Amino acid sequence: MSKMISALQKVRKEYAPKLPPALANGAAVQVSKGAPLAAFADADKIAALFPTTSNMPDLKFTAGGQPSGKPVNVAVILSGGQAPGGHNVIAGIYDGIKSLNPASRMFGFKGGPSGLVDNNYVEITDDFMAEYRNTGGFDMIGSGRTKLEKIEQFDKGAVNCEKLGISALVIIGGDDSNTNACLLAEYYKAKNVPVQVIGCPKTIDGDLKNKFIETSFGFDTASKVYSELIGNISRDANSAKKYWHFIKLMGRSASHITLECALKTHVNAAIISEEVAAKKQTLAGIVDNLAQIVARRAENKENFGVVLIPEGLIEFIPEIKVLISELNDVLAANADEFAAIAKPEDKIAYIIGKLSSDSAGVYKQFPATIQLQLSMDRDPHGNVQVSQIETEKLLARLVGDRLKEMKAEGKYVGKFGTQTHFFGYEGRCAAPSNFDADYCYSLGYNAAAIIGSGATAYMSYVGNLSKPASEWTAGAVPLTAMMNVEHRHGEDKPVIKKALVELDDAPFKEFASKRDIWAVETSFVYPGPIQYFGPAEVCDAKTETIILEHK
Ligand code: FBP
Repeated sequence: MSKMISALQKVRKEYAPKLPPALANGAAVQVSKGAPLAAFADADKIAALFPTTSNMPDLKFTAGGQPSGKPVNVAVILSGGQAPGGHNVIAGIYDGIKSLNPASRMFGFKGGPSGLVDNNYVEITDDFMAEYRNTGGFDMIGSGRTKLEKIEQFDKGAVNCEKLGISALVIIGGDDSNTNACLLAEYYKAKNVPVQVIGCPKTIDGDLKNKFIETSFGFDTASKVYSELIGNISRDANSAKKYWHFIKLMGRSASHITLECALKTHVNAAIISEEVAAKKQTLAGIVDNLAQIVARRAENKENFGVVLIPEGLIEFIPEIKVLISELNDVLAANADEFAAIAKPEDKIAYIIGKLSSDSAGVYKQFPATIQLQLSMDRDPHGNVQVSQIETEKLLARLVGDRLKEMKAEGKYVGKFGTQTHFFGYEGRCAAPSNFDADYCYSLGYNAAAIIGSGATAYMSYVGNLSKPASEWTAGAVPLTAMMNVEHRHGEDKPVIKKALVELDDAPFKEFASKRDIWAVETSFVYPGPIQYFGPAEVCDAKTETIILEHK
């Protein structure tokens, strides 16, 4: 029985994503090499750790290359959290390698990086691919968070690639996954394993960007979905006039999503974690700022509003940052003992007994739910699972407490009712916007061009994104050029640097110049749902972030 699909899905299948001119005649391209690129920080250390793949030139592509004639077998892996457009990256690779030679074949390792190690794969055919063109989700081959970093994993992967005749592997992932792609590429090149490794920049968080990569795919669609929902909630708030809505947004450590949504919706307050860290704001200080905004609006009889909270906030508040770092050590050193404790209150008491007195004091001020959420397992990359910590509830409660104090002091007259929300999973598998559909397809097609050029240890690059696709550029950036050395879990590790919100950059400056007005006046903007058909100014609209960054 054929699967039921929605009317939109049916029509959307026919959408032909746009490509940069360099790829308009196929993935065989002319390649021009730039100067060798050293890692932008810790260059000597990176060069020592990646002797065969560092100091490589960036590659620029133009149309008109000659295909080598040989078919290639290529495999793809989806790694980490879902991001809208992943299926279009696969479609781009598929069509790209077929343009190099129609006999080329493509495989998908299933369930993320573990599929490569466990030889869990599916062959991607015309019919299989057709089901997934321009769709959201990663369900075509699945994703996972297994970390590819051990020699045994690399060796097993090499054996599995050899069995299928695979000579190139495309890893679609965020900063951690592309760091691992680089380790794999270096290992294969150094050992003469004939498998090219190419990365593609994925993550709704928008934190895989740098002077080479303009944005990660998925950020555009996810932030548009959240902005639609925030706009709807703002309109409800302005209609009912009885609630303050505290909305936590995904994005891991970085506040790009929160900043983008604030720029799109003009809500009353948006906390930017990077500013909190730069100004060394305390939790009490953040709560007080929000309470002041509530009080100022109450003076205008506006006992409602909307506050955005980045999910990573808690890690940026200085005293909580220290607490989390101590917690990481305590949990790592006592994992088995801690896991054996059954009762939640005993777990909390155990942790308090192991913390320094300052951190124990900070920990004790949280309600038990947050205390337990802070001590949950870290993800395989060692990250605190910030999406599971209910900061929106914590802040709503603390602001309420502060307002009671202010009322008693005669500094606040008003009513304070709250609703809390968390938007993350709602946006990660949305049907990709036209921008993400085009960008993802181009990234994938361009990955095929990199494969055709014979290069390894590169990230697919499509640029000039603030302009229409007809002006986009294509090329490749060495993965090692984006690396630096960071101290993680007691060790120095080479990693692709995560891009946080820069307070000197245009998107934050724009927000900072407007937020005092948005705080007090009701100046909400309602972006509405993503549009796939209609005038270009609605369908092909770029993020505020990209527009401001390239102004
Ligand atoms: P990556 O793209 O970095 O994998 O993460 C995206 C993300 O949605 C984060 O915003 C969020 O913190 C995390 O994944 C949630 O993880 P999980 O899907 O495991 O719940």
